Amino acid sequence: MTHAEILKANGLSQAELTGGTLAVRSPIDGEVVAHVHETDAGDMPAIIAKSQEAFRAWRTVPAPRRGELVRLLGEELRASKEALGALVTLEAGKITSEGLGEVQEMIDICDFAVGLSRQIYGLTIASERPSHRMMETWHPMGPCGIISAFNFPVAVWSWNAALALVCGDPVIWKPSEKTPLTAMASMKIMERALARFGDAPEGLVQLVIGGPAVGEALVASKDVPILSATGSTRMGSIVGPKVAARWGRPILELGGNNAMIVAPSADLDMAVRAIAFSAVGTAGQRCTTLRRLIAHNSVRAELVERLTKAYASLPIGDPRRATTLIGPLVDHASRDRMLAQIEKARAEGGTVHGGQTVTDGVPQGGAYISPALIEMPQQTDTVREETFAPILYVMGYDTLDEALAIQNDVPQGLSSCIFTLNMREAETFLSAAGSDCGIANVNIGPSGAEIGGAFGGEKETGGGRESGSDAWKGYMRRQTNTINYGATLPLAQGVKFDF
Ligand code: UN1
Repeated sequence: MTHAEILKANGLSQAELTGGTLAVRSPIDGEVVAHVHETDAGDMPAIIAKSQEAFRAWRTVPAPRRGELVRLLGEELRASKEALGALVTLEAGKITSEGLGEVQEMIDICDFAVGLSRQIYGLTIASERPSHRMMETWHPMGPCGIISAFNFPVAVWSWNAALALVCGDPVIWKPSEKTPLTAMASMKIMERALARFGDAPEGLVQLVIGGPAVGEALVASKDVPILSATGSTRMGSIVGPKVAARWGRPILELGGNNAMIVAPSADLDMAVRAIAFSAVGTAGQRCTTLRRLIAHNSVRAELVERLTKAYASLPIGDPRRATTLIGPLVDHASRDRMLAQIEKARAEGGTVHGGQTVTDGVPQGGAYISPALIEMPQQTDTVREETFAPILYVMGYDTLDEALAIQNDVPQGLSSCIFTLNMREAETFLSAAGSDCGIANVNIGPSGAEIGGAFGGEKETGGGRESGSDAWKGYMRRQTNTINYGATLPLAQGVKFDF
């Protein structure tokens, strides 16, 4: 399909694609595919007020009925999977299978949220007082602002939106300035679900497009009690304190510097496959991308040899082609940053394989690059930084304690994994003294998490949790209730107050 055909298949009209101030480029060939209209920052108070008004109605709709809206969203997404997946490829440069996978992730979270809409449970707690009962009730919080990044332009919105909606919270979405088209297309899908649902309040789901001023309005407003932000640690370090200072609740999903420990007993065939997908998949632009390989010195040389061979065979090019495994980086600035980091690593003693600009056999105008594998003498400052590109640093170790120390000695704490067939090693890695990350896996790579688990990480990753497990609690307020069904008024802790 041509760019124009993909835009049309997603129902985007010429009026929406032209005449605006925000130029949208496809990473595939750098072509400007649209000039979209930006939200006026001056309109933000009215948009937030509308969301508050929607909240007053939506919070009283029974949760299973709220779930029906998300069920319809899931149905509409199924019907639009091919078109939206192709638009993810066009706008974010993901290979076809990953574009479709991203839409599948949206469908999966909708299914999860529909089930959740009938499982918003609180505990019943034994009271210390006679004829008393304690329980907790979960209530909606209010509007949820969602600031998402270019690399998962639609899935991350859906993780937040599907949960927020069943939890009784309206959403206001500010996508990355690099990916407004997939957001606009997702809104159209949402609007079809809303139309079928029938009586949802106006302003329940809103999209705002633009730069920092638009995001800042969401971050600053007391009327947006939940602010979920995905992006760089630098962005989170600004957003987090601002939201906290106005007593809002930030949900932050920031940088990762994810490692794999490869132990002497590891199944190296499996490890090589896992490394290739998690280090170069999505052209190294996942927050869960594998960035550090900590290989036991007995397997390190063999692993590097097998990886350099595997890397050389990975097809780089047009992400729309079925055989391509590595598409373009999002833009040329991103490639420049990658090349600069490679030079820094080289200056710190790194031996570099790959990491070169590719111009043959790829669409002109895109930022195509071969993935880099860099053998490092130790974990240097450059290794401790997250570079959002396919660079994999390789380091050696002798004891598991040493490997764990290297793995944890970075500012970020998102994802991690170990390849081992040794049960003691695997369990130590998952123990309190093991990986310090929000995600820790055994014999699978650090990326490509399912939606059923809580997603997020510690330290500079920001501490937020989204998606599955009980991450929904972050979108609700907990109320503790004590009910006295007796005829006396005993006080807790045996306190007497008789008069
Ligand atoms: C992200 O890169 O921001 O686990 C999210 C994964 C995906 C989500 C990544 N399910 O890699």
